[in-house]
Amino acid sequence: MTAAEPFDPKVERMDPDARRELQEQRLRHLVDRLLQTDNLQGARLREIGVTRGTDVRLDEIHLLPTITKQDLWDHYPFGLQLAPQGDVVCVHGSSGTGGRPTLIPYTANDVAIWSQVMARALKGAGATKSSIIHNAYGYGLFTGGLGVHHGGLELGATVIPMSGGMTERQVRLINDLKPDVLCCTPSYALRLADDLQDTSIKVGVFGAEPWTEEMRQEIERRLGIRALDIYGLSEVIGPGVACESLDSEGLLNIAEDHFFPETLDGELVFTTLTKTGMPLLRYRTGDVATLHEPAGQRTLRRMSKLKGRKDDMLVIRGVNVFPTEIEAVVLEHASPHYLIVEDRRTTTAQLHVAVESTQDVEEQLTGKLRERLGITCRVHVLEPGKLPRTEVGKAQRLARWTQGQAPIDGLT
Ligand code: DLL
Repeated sequence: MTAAEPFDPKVERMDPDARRELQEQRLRHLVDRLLQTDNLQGARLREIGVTRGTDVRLDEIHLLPTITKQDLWDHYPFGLQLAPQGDVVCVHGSSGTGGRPTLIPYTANDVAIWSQVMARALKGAGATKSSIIHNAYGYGLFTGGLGVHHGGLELGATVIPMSGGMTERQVRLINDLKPDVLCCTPSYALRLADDLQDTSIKVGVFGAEPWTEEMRQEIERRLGIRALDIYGLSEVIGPGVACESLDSEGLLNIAEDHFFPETLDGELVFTTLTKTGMPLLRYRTGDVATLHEPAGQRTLRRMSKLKGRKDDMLVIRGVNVFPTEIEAVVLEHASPHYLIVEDRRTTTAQLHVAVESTQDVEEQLTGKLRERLGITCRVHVLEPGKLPRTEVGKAQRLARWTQGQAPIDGLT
């Protein structure tokens, strides 16, 4: 299959001018709602002289204040909540790095929006009412499991709520129930591929962690499926902010009627135009990607695959390196299980790249990495199976080594 009808053709094929008008109305309404409160976002708007929604224009959204993850932490847990507690129906979030979680309250309206954008994502990937969706994203506070779940129900498909882990049982159910759609992290798709042969799966909707075109090819080849990218973050809604469709040519269609995108020095910034639980005006995601004009049967703007995160960008002897660039080179020469170690034990930082291979690819890989990145990495070739595998949650591809023992055996 090369294309699927939109789930919501009126919205997904809307005239772009009409959509901009709708976005502007929604933005003004959001500004009005924020101004009615005395929380941070309302106060910041008043500070720059905005007194009502009609003071702002969509083409001047870049003049409005932004909000960051630090602001969410400073007002933890629910200081930025807008809806009265009685209207909140659930809470999601991410466990976060350094033990600092980010929690997001959802109203019934927010869950309905989420269900819709996820149904669009799944239908665009070729899922139908008769589909069986094997959902191996984790269920819980993490938005992956329940996001796909809500979208699958909205579409009317059958969702198998597997959650992550227990690979043997996952393999058994895939063989017995014959799903046509697989949803999980790309690293877990590869873990499943180790134990699956000739499956019924036709398409996978993979996201929640960085992955490259090379990783896509590897998954498609090993599982014999189409592998599509889905993007999202809990602060904005969860998965479904943007998703590839079968015909979107490697770009992700943004649900921009609900989540208005901008880029700021390469960083994605989203405004939640319709959310009511904890709406965010110009949230700085920290994710780096580019925005693209619409093409094809949808009139939605699109975004590239993520190039990385601002804070994952490694600066090694003055050179900026995104871990995804390393992945692209590694996959050409070794298995997709790898670990990048940023060695900061001395003032001159050094990058180690640990890979698994049965062949001595050290010299070749060092050369290719130098060509691509402009710096020399220390490549360590380990026996297959030596690097840790991820069954639950997001793959850990990057470790920092500041003192003491190396994060994995075999590095010096
Ligand atoms: O990871 C939501 C999600 C679940 C997306 C399932 C897709 C599939 P958080 O846990 O809040 O939410 O983490 C959000 O994960 O800012 C990105 O840095 C990263 N991320 C999410 N999707 C992708 C992707 C979910 N497709 C953070 N490619 C985001 C690369 C991704 N990174």
